[in-house]
Amino acid sequence: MNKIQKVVFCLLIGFSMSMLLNANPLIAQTAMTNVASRHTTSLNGMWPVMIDPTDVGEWRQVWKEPVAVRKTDFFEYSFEGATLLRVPGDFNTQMPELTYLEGTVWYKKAFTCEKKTGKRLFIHFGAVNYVADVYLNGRKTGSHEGGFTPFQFDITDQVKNGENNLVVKVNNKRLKNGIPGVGYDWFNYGGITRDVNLIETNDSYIDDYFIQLKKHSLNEVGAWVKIKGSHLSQQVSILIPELGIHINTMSNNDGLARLQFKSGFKLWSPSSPKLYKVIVQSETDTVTEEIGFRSIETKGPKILLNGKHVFLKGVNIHEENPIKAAKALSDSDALQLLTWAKELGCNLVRLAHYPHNEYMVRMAEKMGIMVWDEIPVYQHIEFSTPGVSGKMSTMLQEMIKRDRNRCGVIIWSLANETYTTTPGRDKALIDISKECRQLDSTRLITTVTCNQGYENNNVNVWDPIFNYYDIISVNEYIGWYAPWQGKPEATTWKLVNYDKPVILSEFGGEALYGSKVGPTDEANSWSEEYQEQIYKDQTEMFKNVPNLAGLCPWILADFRSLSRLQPVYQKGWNRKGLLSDKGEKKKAWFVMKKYYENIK
Ligand code: GCB
Repeated sequence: MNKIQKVVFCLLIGFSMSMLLNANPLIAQTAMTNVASRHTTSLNGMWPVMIDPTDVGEWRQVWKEPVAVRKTDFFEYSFEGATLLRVPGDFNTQMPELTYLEGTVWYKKAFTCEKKTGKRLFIHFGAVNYVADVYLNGRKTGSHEGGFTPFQFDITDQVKNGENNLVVKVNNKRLKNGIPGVGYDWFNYGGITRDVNLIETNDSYIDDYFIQLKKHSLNEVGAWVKIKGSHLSQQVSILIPELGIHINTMSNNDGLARLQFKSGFKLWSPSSPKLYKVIVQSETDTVTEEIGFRSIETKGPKILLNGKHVFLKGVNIHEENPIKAAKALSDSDALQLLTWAKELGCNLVRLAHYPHNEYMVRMAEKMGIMVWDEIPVYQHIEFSTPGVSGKMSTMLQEMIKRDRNRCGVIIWSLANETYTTTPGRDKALIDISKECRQLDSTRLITTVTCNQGYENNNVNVWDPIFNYYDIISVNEYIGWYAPWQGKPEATTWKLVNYDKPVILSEFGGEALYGSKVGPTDEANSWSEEYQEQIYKDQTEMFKNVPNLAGLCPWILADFRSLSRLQPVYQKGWNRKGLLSDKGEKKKAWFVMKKYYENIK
């Protein structure tokens, strides 16, 4: 090696070492649990934005926000005098020019801050779709990928006294190696779509906890609490005043405290959604919330809630308020969607195809509706592309960390309609099933498939990955994408050696509310009668589905989707809703409602 080669070699080694030591300092942290009970300052409101469809802001480094000093200075960008967009909110529905944008919008927010010794400050985002690059006072804080889960940064050292300037680059361009990938059947709402908060904690704080009944138990809680910060070993307590529970232990040197206790809980169920006030305390922090206790398990083909058989009367929901034709993001949006689900007679909502906002999950629990939570592993994911399985795992961790104390959540769904033929798919879905059980061993896990064969009016259900999951979830569109091959009541189903519950996680067809044009036995009439017939036929067929433990019609309400191009009936909407985009009830609604009423 000559002298120059040696210098280059040393520089490279030094660079790699520093990369290792700093292991991704710019990647967002998984958000702390239960933001609602923290000391927060909301940054929601109207934020000035720069709309940057060709991504020039990156090389102009707009986050530096230079100011003109000399008379000859000028800059071809600025947040001053810029258009304002609502946060939280999807950008597509706030300005006609942004309707179809799949690209970059730069957001800015100024906030004031008073630095306090012994305190930490975090910036917490409920969700940003899809990639967020966050800058504070002209310096990069970090990035996050994934449009439907919360993340945070510890900005204690970056924040300054007085005015601070936060700039967020949001890009919702579809990525081939993204999750979801490039093709999906819902509207790609971009933007800062959920709440933004500053969270102040003590230097050592309660980052996470898990307080739920142990698997198979109706009276014993196996809990843990995780402390972060510089004082990891401290006294930790859980209090449930209504039950007279007050237990303590010490957290270990990693900040982990394990606690167990028994009580005669009034169990949570749809008919009695009882929640208890729970206080989690350490020497340096206190967090409060409402937690319910229930058990969920399977026994052969049955699903048991609190040890008793329950049939899951579900419905699929997208995170969209159809009446506003915009992203659902508030308490009132959640109330609207869940009130409809209740009216249909549901005891379960499948929140498709990604984790919905926390308002939805918390409100469902309060209303006595069980929840199916799902990560956006959807159809054509590039499982074998480097980095993709890491993204799946991050999204899973982010979802579970946010919702693991919600007893209403009974199912973690790890994929929708993936194909055995996709390279790396089986391994990825087996690996993630194991990871999920490690993160939470108390809930049921499922993966939704559509690999079944349908020949001679026989449905043949199989998939090598079912062995790793608790529930076999099958999407079938007989009567719509696949015409009936015989009488619905004569349809036979074959389940290859699985003694597990089956959920028909999607079925249905399209109809435009009020459409009666053309013969009603033709799909192309888009008539309510055609859709109604599909539902009548399906309900006839359900009698022959072995191990049937639940249903989720597709879908509660019509939803926006750019892949729906039919110009008269669809107009950019998937019309499989039981409700129209105005909330009007289609004929199929009444078939499903009656079916649910008759299941006791
Ligand atoms: C499916 C997908 C769902 C679609 C639906 C449809 O199988 O899981 O995301 O929207 O079919 O309407 O085609």
